[in-house]
Amino acid sequence: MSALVPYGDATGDGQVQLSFCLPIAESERARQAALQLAIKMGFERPQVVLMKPLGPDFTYFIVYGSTTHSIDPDEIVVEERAYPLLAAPEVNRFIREYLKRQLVVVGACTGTDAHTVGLDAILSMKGFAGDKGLEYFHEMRVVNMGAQVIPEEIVQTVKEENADAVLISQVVTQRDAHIYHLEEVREALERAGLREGLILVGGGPRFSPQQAEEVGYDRIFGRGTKPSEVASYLAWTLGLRAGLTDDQLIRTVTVA
Ligand code: B12
Repeated sequence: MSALVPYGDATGDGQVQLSFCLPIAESERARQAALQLAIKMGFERPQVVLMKPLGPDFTYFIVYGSTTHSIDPDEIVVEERAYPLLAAPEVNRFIREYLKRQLVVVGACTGTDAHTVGLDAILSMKGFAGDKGLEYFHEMRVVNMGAQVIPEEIVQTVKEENADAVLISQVVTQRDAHIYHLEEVREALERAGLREGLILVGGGPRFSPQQAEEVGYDRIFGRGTKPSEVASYLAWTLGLRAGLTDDQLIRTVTVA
């Protein structure tokens, strides 16, 4: 495949638009700073098409220009999902076979985060984007703790409910608070001696799946996650933890 170059007016012209803020008062010096920055970022013939003050000491810019960079699509490595998407009956069957009782899922938004819509999209019966949430699966019991839940409360609920999986959501962030808050929950579970037996899952629009190891979670889900992906992951993990290999599990999946 040929190199990918962005375009505006004509294929291959490299035209892009970029917006950013600089900590400098709106002025001719500020405009020149934005232009020089754009050149350093690989723009040719950049133009500041919008310059607006953000209070007395900051300025917002939109810059147009032509990038000198391109991407070779053949060199892109896309991480494949490590498990197949399972239909609801398969998820329920996996839970029955490999856990032999209902899977208990505890979900919460932690830290200062009051954004519950994402977590509800995964947990609630209604689900998200045409996909039913985890409450729909009759072999799952879902405890949705809601917003701004502190780690100690999560630990308490995990104990009381004898949870198998813990789902933590972080949507809002500043200075990487979303990462810090996820780690806080994991540390509290570790202190209580509960971490090892759990499937610990984090999610939110700022995360990429590659961050799971960094925060010490089993799996991280990012923007646009569908509940069926989470349900399939949980069911598949039960199979793996019961000692089956991916190949053995694949062979058990009913082909519709
Ligand atoms: C609705 C909303 C609110 C509502 C929240 C209501 C509620 N009950 O949730 C209200 C009005 C309360 C609110 C408040 C604030 N908000 Co607000 N809010 C939004 C908004 C518009 C939509 C978020 C949303 O519902 N998305 C839809 C869901 C379905 O998507 P999602 O959250 O990404 O979830 C999906 C995935 O990420 C994933 N996922 C999420 N969690 C989990 C967890 C697990 C375990 C898994 C597997 C998957 C998963 O699955 C979901 C489905 O695909 C966003 C902007 C935007 N367009 O995203 C801003 C936004 C998130 N808010 C923002 C801000 C700044 C705030 C406030 C600080 C504003 C203020 N100054 O008061 C407060 C903070 C309140 C607080 N303490 O948290 C910023 C955050 C910026 C940042 N730095 O992080 C955003 C991005 C707006 C912006 N562009 O500035 N907000």
